[in-house]
Amino acid sequence: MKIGIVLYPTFGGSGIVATELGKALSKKGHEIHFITYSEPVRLGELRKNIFYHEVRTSDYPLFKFTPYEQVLTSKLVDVVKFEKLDLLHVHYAIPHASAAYMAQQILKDQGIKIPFITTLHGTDITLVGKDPSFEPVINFSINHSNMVTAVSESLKKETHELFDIKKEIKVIPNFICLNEYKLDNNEFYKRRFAPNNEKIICHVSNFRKVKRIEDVLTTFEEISKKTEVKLILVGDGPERPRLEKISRKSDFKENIFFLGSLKSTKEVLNISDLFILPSSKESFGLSALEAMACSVPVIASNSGGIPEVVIHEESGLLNEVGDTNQMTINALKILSNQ
Ligand code: GMT
Repeated sequence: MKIGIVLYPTFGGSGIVATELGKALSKKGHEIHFITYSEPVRLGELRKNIFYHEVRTSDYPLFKFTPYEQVLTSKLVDVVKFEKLDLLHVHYAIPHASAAYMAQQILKDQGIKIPFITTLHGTDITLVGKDPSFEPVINFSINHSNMVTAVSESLKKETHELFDIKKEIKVIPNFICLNEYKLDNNEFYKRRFAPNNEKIICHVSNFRKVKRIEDVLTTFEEISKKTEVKLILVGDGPERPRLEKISRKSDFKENIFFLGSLKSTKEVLNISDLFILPSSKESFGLSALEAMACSVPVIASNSGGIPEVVIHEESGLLNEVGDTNQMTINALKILSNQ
């Protein structure tokens, strides 16, 4: 099939899942067309049957806000028509689902039929989508998608609670290719952070408020009072400057490393002993799945879809959102158990 994939090309989980799905489908022989505003970070080398179409916006003095959705819609019409696509798969409802619906209607007018699948990833529903300024458009475009998927049972439930959805929502959990997450202990890399073989705690995210990274810092402080540990924080986002400021005042500041955004997290995960994900909202938690694929146990909050991913007392330990005391107890329990 010829499939158009619409996504956010950034480090966010929805973009990573969409890119990896496209790459895997291309290996099965499908022709994949990524349609977005910049090259997806996880795309890597372009293959024979993978194409990237850039959605270019232009500034016009009249526009206070550049109308990305219209430009995307026009690009979808163009790509579907000239590449003869069979299907569009849009990741993240805003504004991709409504752009796909609009493109579908324009193409219908020209005698071209194009179905589209919408995959709901989380914040498009739980944070942004429920905002009244988006709600009617999201509701409409979900109901008019030819198929709708959500990344966890929890997200499906929340979508039904927040919107009036008539369409069936199929749950397809996030996934990763295990062949790419083989255990690989790079002692040389590990010594760079932990020269005396100290335990390493890791957190990966886009540094937004919803990730509650301050809880990671608090927990790390408490653990550090009991045992020598190192903390690696991977990612970047609006919360980073504030968190850096806090960590620079810490008695353990020498043991905290902010690495910024990394295209691949498996090298860091492979030298880690524990992964922390204390989010207040998390529809799935792809980063936790990546950690577990590298055999790293997870401590996390029990919010949203996390309990579907990290099984309490089996592949990790869960706690109530914000309970840093319990997180410290859980972390010490795991770190002291070989
Ligand atoms: O984690 C983020 O904030 C990024 C966000 C996104 O939309 O890219 O991730 C969401 O989608 C991921 C892939 O389906 C999920 O694994 C994340 O749990 C989800 N994030 C939230 O719900 C906060």
